[in-house]
Amino acid sequence: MAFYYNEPSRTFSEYLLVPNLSTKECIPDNVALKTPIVKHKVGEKPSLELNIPVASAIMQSVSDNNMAIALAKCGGISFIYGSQSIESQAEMVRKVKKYKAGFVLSDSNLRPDNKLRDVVAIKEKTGHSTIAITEDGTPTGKLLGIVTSRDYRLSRASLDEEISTFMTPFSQLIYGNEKTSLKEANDLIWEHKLNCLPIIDNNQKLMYFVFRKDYDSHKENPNELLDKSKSLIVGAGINTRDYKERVATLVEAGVDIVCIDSSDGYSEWQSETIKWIKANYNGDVKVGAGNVVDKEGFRYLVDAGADFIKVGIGGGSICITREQKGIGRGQASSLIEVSAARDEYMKETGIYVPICSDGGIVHDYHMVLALAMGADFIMLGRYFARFDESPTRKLKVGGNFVKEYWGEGSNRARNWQRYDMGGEAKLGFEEGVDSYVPYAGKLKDNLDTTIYKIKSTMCNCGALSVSDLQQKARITLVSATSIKEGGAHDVILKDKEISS
Ligand code: RVP
Repeated sequence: MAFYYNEPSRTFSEYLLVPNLSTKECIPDNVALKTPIVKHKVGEKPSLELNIPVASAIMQSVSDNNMAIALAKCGGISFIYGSQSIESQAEMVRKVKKYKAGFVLSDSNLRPDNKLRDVVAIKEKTGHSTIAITEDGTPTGKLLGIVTSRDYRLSRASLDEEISTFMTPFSQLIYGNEKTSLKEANDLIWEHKLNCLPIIDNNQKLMYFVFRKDYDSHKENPNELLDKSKSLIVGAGINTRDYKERVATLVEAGVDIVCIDSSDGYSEWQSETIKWIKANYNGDVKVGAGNVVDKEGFRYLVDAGADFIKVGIGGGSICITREQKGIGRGQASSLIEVSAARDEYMKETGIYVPICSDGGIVHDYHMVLALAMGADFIMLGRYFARFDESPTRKLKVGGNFVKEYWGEGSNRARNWQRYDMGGEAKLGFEEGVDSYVPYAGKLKDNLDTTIYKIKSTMCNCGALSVSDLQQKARITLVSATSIKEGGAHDVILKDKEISS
């Protein structure tokens, strides 16, 4: 006979936190959100920690190098999507590792034989008015000049005019070299009244631009997540098929941690993959595994050697796995059971295995609930897809700005490895949808507010750290009627039209 659970599985919206005493030191400024993401002996410092407990999802529509840079600057981590070629994924990792605050790769580049009309077109596309003129038109080609809006007058010039006739040529440029620090670059910018300073290598090849406005970026990001050599920390998704080549190339590119990306991680393929990585890299390459929704799945992957465990099946906003295959479990119930298994494992072995709650976060308070229920960090797709830094197009639909957001199980992503169980390709079916999410602006602005909210709720719970919250939180189920009571009710909202 099949096994039946006694309780229905539940999700975050069915729970609330009951406040504890807030002592006077319980203010958001005193809350520290540092959190481990790899297993470690209890009482010892983990080798990898986040400064804020959030990760961006392993998805084409969420985590590329731009997202990874923006999020690591705020203290979190991105796992760059694995549903792309090994080389292009490694290139994204390399871009994050090479990123230096204030030093940006030029995104608007042309050749000297291009025309003024190309300048106009590229400016429209990128919104940037500083254009590098390189020998081959690439961002790292030999620098021959620069064009800014000061170099041409559209009302007078012909669109057919060749760039070489009006660009500021290299001979007249002030530039820095590989050794120039951010401070020196900014001194040059101020001394020569420049808007930007190109940085070139020994062969006159363009490396970066330093823009005047970026000067304060370092000071603005006190939570920046950096490795020992001050590069940003980045993760990457892998699969259980090509992991031998993929992991080798990602490690070579400097990745800090990998995570096996699968909708159902309780499998022999995952165990084999983890064991291979651990055996071939002396345990030095950190690997997360999942997704699982119960204690058996947790234990199986931990026994195989996983460094963190990712929890959640079917709760993602774009996910239709539950509808298509009838597998899954409410996110809160999954998390509660896996956290209990983690605590049991810790008592038994003295080893703490961090848990990542993946998918289904709708409101900011869901993040606090996830942490209170035992998650050490939270993976989000929809949340990050809404920002400028996500890799997808921004469009206007029905008068509102939106960003595209599609699931890894959708036809659009074609990430079949994530769902693959062998068998004929033509029998494959979708487990995700292609959608829009409301555009929300810059990552940092939104994340700052979210983090402040998380800290405020933690103060209500009398908790000054994530582990404090996990121990002290008091959580209650709420009835359907109480959920209704939680929103605005029995009033006429001013921004809703009053219908007669
Ligand atoms: P959400 O934050 O609710 O948008 O969920 C994101 C999560 O959904 C991902 O981290 C992943 O686990 C899951 N996902 C991604 N693609 C799909 C799908 O196509 N079904 N699901």
